[in-house]
Amino acid sequence: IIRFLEENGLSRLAAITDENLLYELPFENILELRQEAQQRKVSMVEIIQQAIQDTLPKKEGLEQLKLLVPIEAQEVWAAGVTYLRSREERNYEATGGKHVEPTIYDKVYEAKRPEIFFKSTKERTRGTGESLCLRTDSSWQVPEPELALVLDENGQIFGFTIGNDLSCRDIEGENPLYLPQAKIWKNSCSIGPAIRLAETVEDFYSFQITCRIYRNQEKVFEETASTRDLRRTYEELCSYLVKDNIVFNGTVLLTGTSIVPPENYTLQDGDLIEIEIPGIGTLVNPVKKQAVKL
Ligand code: DO4
Ligand code: MG
Repeated sequence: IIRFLEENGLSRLAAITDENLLYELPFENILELRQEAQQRKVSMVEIIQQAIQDTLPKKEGLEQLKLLVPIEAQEVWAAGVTYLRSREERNYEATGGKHVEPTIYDKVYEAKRPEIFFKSTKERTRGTGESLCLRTDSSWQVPEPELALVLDENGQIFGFTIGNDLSCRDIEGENPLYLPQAKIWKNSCSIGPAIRLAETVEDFYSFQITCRIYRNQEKVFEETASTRDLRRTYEELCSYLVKDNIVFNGTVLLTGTSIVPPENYTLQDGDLIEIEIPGIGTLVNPVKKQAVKL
Protein backbone atom coordinates (compact mmCIF):
# COMPACT_ATOMS: atom_id res chain seq x y z
CA ILE A 1 0.00 0.00 0.00
CA ILE A 2 1.39 3.42 -0.92
CA ARG A 3 0.18 7.00 -0.43
CA PHE A 4 0.72 9.59 -3.14
CA LEU A 5 -0.08 13.22 -3.80
CA GLU A 6 -2.83 13.88 -6.34
CA GLU A 7 -2.84 16.89 -8.66
CA ASN A 8 -5.56 18.48 -6.49
CA GLY A 9 -3.13 18.44 -3.56
CA LEU A 10 -4.90 15.65 -1.64
CA SER A 11 -3.39 12.37 -0.60
CA ARG A 12 -4.63 9.11 -2.08
CA LEU A 13 -4.02 5.48 -1.28
CA ALA A 14 -3.03 2.91 -3.91
CA ALA A 15 -2.40 -0.82 -3.85
CA ILE A 16 0.41 -2.59 -5.66
CA THR A 17 -0.50 -6.15 -6.62
CA ASP A 18 1.80 -9.19 -6.82
CA GLU A 19 1.86 -8.59 -10.59
CA ASN A 20 3.26 -5.12 -9.87
CA LEU A 21 0.13 -3.31 -11.05
CA LEU A 22 -0.88 -0.13 -9.31
CA TYR A 23 -4.54 0.53 -8.45
CA GLU A 24 -5.96 3.68 -6.89
CA LEU A 25 -8.10 3.06 -3.83
CA PRO A 26 -11.05 5.14 -2.60
CA PHE A 27 -9.25 6.07 0.64
CA GLU A 28 -6.95 8.90 1.68
CA ASN A 29 -4.98 6.84 4.16
CA ILE A 30 -4.50 3.31 5.43
CA LEU A 31 -6.46 3.88 8.64
CA GLU A 32 -9.58 4.53 6.54
CA LEU A 33 -8.99 1.26 4.69
CA ARG A 34 -8.55 -0.60 7.96
CA GLN A 35 -11.67 0.98 9.48
CA GLU A 36 -13.73 -0.09 6.45
CA ALA A 37 -12.43 -3.66 6.79
CA GLN A 38 -13.26 -3.72 10.49
CA GLN A 39 -16.77 -2.30 9.99
CA ARG A 40 -17.53 -4.86 7.31
CA LYS A 41 -15.75 -7.64 9.24
CA VAL A 42 -13.60 -8.67 6.28
CA SER A 43 -9.87 -8.51 5.55
CA MET A 44 -8.22 -5.41 4.07
CA VAL A 45 -7.29 -7.49 1.01
CA GLU A 46 -10.99 -8.24 0.42
CA ILE A 47 -11.83 -4.53 0.60
CA ILE A 48 -9.07 -3.83 -1.93
CA GLN A 49 -10.19 -6.63 -4.26
CA GLN A 50 -13.76 -5.31 -4.22
CA ALA A 51 -12.61 -1.73 -4.78
CA ILE A 52 -10.47 -2.54 -7.81
CA GLN A 53 -12.47 -5.30 -9.47
CA ASP A 54 -13.99 -3.14 -12.21
CA THR A 55 -11.17 -0.64 -12.52
CA LEU A 56 -8.01 -0.49 -14.61
CA PRO A 57 -4.52 -0.16 -13.15
CA LYS A 58 -2.98 3.31 -13.14
CA LYS A 59 -1.00 4.17 -16.27
CA GLU A 60 1.69 5.98 -14.31
CA GLY A 61 4.37 3.87 -12.67
CA LEU A 62 5.60 4.46 -9.13
CA GLU A 63 8.43 6.68 -10.43
CA GLN A 64 5.93 9.15 -11.87
CA LEU A 65 4.05 9.61 -8.59
CA LYS A 66 4.93 11.93 -5.72
CA LEU A 67 5.06 9.34 -2.99
CA LEU A 68 4.13 10.44 0.52
CA VAL A 69 5.05 8.92 3.83
CA PRO A 70 2.86 5.76 3.81
CA ILE A 71 1.28 6.64 7.17
CA GLU A 72 1.32 9.92 9.08
CA ALA A 73 2.15 8.19 12.35
CA GLN A 74 1.47 10.44 15.30
CA GLU A 75 4.31 8.67 17.10
CA VAL A 76 7.24 6.53 16.02
CA TRP A 77 8.87 4.40 18.72
CA ALA A 78 11.97 2.24 18.45
CA ALA A 79 13.44 -0.83 20.07
CA GLY A 80 17.19 -1.01 20.66
CA VAL A 81 19.86 -3.67 21.12
CA THR A 82 17.60 -6.34 19.66
CA TYR A 83 20.42 -7.89 17.62
CA LEU A 84 23.82 -9.13 18.83
CA ARG A 85 25.47 -6.82 16.30
CA SER A 86 23.84 -3.77 17.85
CA ARG A 87 25.02 -4.77 21.34
CA GLU A 88 28.62 -5.08 20.09
CA GLU A 89 28.54 -1.75 18.28
CA ARG A 90 27.03 0.11 21.27
CA ASN A 91 29.78 -1.37 23.45
CA TYR A 92 32.36 -0.08 20.99
CA GLU A 93 30.79 3.42 21.00
CA ALA A 94 30.74 3.58 24.79
CA THR A 95 34.09 1.99 25.68
CA GLY A 96 36.12 1.64 22.47
CA GLY A 97 35.81 -2.13 23.05
CA LYS A 98 37.76 -1.89 26.35
CA HIS A 99 35.01 -2.91 28.78
CA VAL A 100 35.59 -5.69 31.29
CA GLU A 101 32.37 -5.60 33.33
CA PRO A 102 29.07 -6.18 31.50
CA THR A 103 27.84 -2.85 30.10
CA ILE A 104 24.27 -1.51 30.08
CA TYR A 105 24.05 -2.85 26.53
CA ASP A 106 25.08 -6.37 27.58
CA LYS A 107 22.51 -6.21 30.36
CA VAL A 108 19.62 -4.91 28.26
CA TYR A 109 20.30 -7.51 25.55
CA GLU A 110 19.83 -10.27 28.13
CA ALA A 111 17.14 -8.62 30.26
CA LYS A 112 13.45 -9.53 30.22
CA ARG A 113 12.48 -5.88 29.58
CA PRO A 114 13.60 -4.63 26.14
CA GLU A 115 14.91 -1.15 25.37
CA ILE A 116 12.02 0.86 23.86
CA PHE A 117 12.50 4.57 23.22
CA PHE A 118 10.56 7.42 21.69
CA LYS A 119 11.90 8.23 18.22
CA SER A 120 9.77 10.63 16.20
CA THR A 121 6.55 12.50 15.55
CA LYS A 122 4.81 12.89 12.21
CA GLU A 123 6.29 16.38 11.83
CA ARG A 124 9.85 14.99 12.07
CA THR A 125 9.30 11.87 9.95
CA ARG A 126 10.14 11.87 6.25
CA GLY A 127 9.06 9.64 3.37
CA THR A 128 11.02 8.20 0.49
CA GLY A 129 12.79 10.77 -1.71
CA GLU A 130 12.79 13.37 1.05
CA SER A 131 15.97 14.51 2.72
CA LEU A 132 17.02 13.72 6.27
CA CYS A 133 18.95 16.28 8.34
CA LEU A 134 22.35 15.83 9.92
CA ARG A 135 22.98 17.27 13.37
CA THR A 136 25.53 20.07 13.40
CA ASP A 137 27.00 18.99 16.79
CA SER A 138 27.83 15.40 15.87
CA SER A 139 30.70 14.02 13.82
CA TRP A 140 29.64 10.34 13.82
CA GLN A 141 26.23 9.86 12.24
CA VAL A 142 24.87 6.70 10.66
CA PRO A 143 21.64 5.32 9.23
CA GLU A 144 19.99 2.49 11.18
CA PRO A 145 18.05 0.37 8.69
CA GLU A 146 15.20 -1.36 10.50
CA LEU A 147 12.03 -3.32 9.87
CA ALA A 148 9.14 -1.19 11.15
CA LEU A 149 5.85 -2.50 12.53
CA VAL A 150 2.62 -0.59 11.92
CA LEU A 151 0.38 -1.06 14.94
CA ASP A 152 -3.20 -0.45 15.94
CA GLU A 153 -4.18 1.12 19.28
CA ASN A 154 -3.82 -2.28 21.00
CA GLY A 155 -0.31 -2.86 19.72
CA GLN A 156 -1.44 -5.45 17.16
CA ILE A 157 0.59 -5.51 13.95
CA PHE A 158 -1.39 -4.75 10.79
CA GLY A 159 1.49 -3.74 8.52
CA PHE A 160 5.22 -3.71 7.93
CA THR A 161 7.30 -0.89 6.49
CA ILE A 162 10.95 0.17 6.40
CA GLY A 163 12.39 2.61 8.92
CA ASN A 164 15.61 4.57 9.22
CA ASP A 165 16.54 5.35 12.84
CA LEU A 166 19.20 7.96 11.92
CA SER A 167 21.54 8.18 14.93
CA CYS A 168 24.54 10.02 16.37
CA ARG A 169 26.98 7.42 17.66
CA ASP A 170 29.30 9.94 19.34
CA ILE A 171 26.51 11.60 21.35
CA GLU A 172 25.13 8.28 22.64
CA GLY A 173 28.67 6.94 23.19
CA GLU A 174 29.60 9.97 25.34
CA ASN A 175 26.74 9.28 27.73
CA PRO A 176 23.68 7.05 27.24
CA LEU A 177 21.57 9.67 29.05
CA TYR A 178 22.00 11.72 25.87
CA LEU A 179 19.95 9.12 23.95
CA PRO A 180 17.07 11.48 23.06
CA GLN A 181 19.58 13.94 21.55
CA ALA A 182 21.34 11.12 19.70
CA LYS A 183 18.04 9.98 18.23
CA ILE A 184 15.53 12.84 17.89
CA TRP A 185 15.94 16.04 15.93
CA LYS A 186 14.48 17.61 12.80
CA ASN A 187 13.96 14.95 10.09
CA SER A 188 15.98 12.27 11.87
CA CYS A 189 13.60 9.48 10.88
CA SER A 190 12.17 8.14 7.64
CA ILE A 191 9.62 5.43 6.88
CA GLY A 192 8.30 3.95 3.65
CA PRO A 193 7.96 3.69 0.73
CA ALA A 194 5.04 1.28 1.21
CA ILE A 195 3.19 -0.65 3.88
CA ARG A 196 2.99 -4.38 3.37
CA LEU A 197 -0.26 -5.62 4.91
CA ALA A 198 0.53 -8.16 7.62
CA GLU A 199 -2.33 -10.33 6.41
CA THR A 200 -0.33 -10.92 3.18
CA VAL A 201 2.88 -11.99 4.94
CA GLU A 202 3.41 -15.69 5.58
CA ASP A 203 6.49 -15.57 7.79
CA PHE A 204 6.92 -12.39 9.87
CA TYR A 205 10.61 -13.14 10.55
CA SER A 206 11.85 -13.73 7.00
CA PHE A 207 12.54 -10.13 5.98
CA GLN A 208 15.93 -9.39 4.39
CA ILE A 209 17.14 -5.82 4.95
CA THR A 210 19.81 -4.34 2.67
CA CYS A 211 21.36 -0.92 3.19
CA ARG A 212 23.45 0.89 0.57
CA ILE A 213 25.08 4.29 0.91
CA TYR A 214 26.20 6.34 -2.10
CA ARG A 215 28.66 9.25 -2.08
CA ASN A 216 29.16 11.21 -5.33
CA GLN A 217 27.13 8.52 -7.14
CA GLU A 218 29.53 5.82 -5.97
CA LYS A 219 28.45 3.03 -3.65
CA VAL A 220 30.56 3.28 -0.48
CA PHE A 221 28.70 0.79 1.72
CA GLU A 222 26.43 -2.23 1.37
CA GLU A 223 25.31 -4.77 3.96
CA THR A 224 22.39 -7.19 4.37
CA ALA A 225 20.75 -8.55 7.53
CA SER A 226 17.81 -10.81 8.35
CA THR A 227 15.03 -10.35 10.89
CA ARG A 228 15.58 -14.05 11.64
CA ASP A 229 18.47 -12.87 13.91
CA LEU A 230 16.23 -10.78 16.16
CA ARG A 231 16.75 -11.64 19.81
CA ARG A 232 13.11 -10.85 20.68
CA THR A 233 9.68 -11.42 19.20
CA TYR A 234 7.56 -8.56 17.86
CA GLU A 235 4.87 -9.46 20.42
CA GLU A 236 7.39 -9.01 23.22
CA LEU A 237 8.39 -5.55 21.93
CA CYS A 238 4.77 -4.47 21.36
CA SER A 239 3.67 -5.69 24.78
CA TYR A 240 6.17 -3.34 26.47
CA LEU A 241 5.22 -0.43 24.22
CA VAL A 242 1.50 -0.70 25.08
CA LYS A 243 1.95 -1.47 28.79
CA ASP A 244 0.04 1.25 30.75
CA ASN A 245 0.47 3.54 27.75
CA ILE A 246 -1.69 5.49 25.31
CA VAL A 247 -0.99 4.05 21.87
CA PHE A 248 -2.40 5.72 18.76
CA ASN A 249 -3.87 3.74 15.90
CA GLY A 250 -1.10 3.72 13.25
CA THR A 251 1.83 3.93 15.64
CA VAL A 252 5.11 2.80 14.08
CA LEU A 253 7.62 0.72 16.03
CA LEU A 254 11.15 0.31 14.61
CA THR A 255 12.54 -3.07 15.61
CA GLY A 256 16.27 -2.32 15.91
CA THR A 257 19.28 -2.54 13.65
CA SER A 258 21.78 -5.21 12.75
CA ILE A 259 23.50 -3.19 10.01
CA VAL A 260 26.26 -0.79 11.01
CA PRO A 261 28.69 0.98 8.65
CA PRO A 262 32.43 0.67 9.46
CA GLU A 263 33.65 2.54 12.56
CA ASN A 264 35.40 5.28 10.56
CA TYR A 265 32.28 6.08 8.52
CA THR A 266 30.08 9.09 9.16
CA LEU A 267 27.33 10.43 6.91
CA GLN A 268 28.09 13.66 5.13
CA ASP A 269 26.07 16.26 3.26
CA GLY A 270 24.86 14.83 -0.09
CA ASP A 271 25.17 11.13 0.80
CA LEU A 272 22.25 8.99 -0.38
CA ILE A 273 20.87 6.17 1.79
CA GLU A 274 18.93 3.28 0.27
CA ILE A 275 17.23 0.67 2.44
CA GLU A 276 15.60 -2.21 0.61
CA ILE A 277 13.32 -4.94 1.93
CA PRO A 278 12.00 -7.21 -0.83
CA GLY A 279 8.20 -7.32 -0.64
CA ILE A 280 8.07 -3.80 0.83
CA GLY A 281 10.26 -1.66 -1.44
CA THR A 282 13.23 0.68 -1.24
CA LEU A 283 13.35 3.69 1.06
CA VAL A 284 15.64 6.35 -0.43
CA ASN A 285 16.78 9.46 1.42
CA PRO A 286 19.53 11.97 0.70
CA VAL A 287 21.08 13.57 3.79
CA LYS A 288 21.62 17.29 4.24
CA LYS A 289 23.70 19.19 6.73
CA GLN A 290 21.55 21.76 8.53
CA ALA A 291 22.52 25.39 8.18
CA VAL A 292 24.32 26.62 11.30
CA LYS A 293 22.35 29.43 12.97
CA LEU A 294 24.64 32.38 13.75
O1 DO4 B 1 20.76 1.78 22.66
C1 DO4 B 1 20.57 2.56 21.82
C2 DO4 B 1 19.82 2.43 20.59
C3 DO4 B 1 20.01 1.15 19.87
C4 DO4 B 1 19.28 1.12 18.58
O2 DO4 B 1 18.69 2.08 18.13
C5 DO4 B 1 19.28 -0.14 17.82
O3 DO4 B 1 19.77 -1.17 18.27
O4 DO4 B 1 18.73 -0.11 16.70
MG1 MG C 1 17.95 1.78 16.05
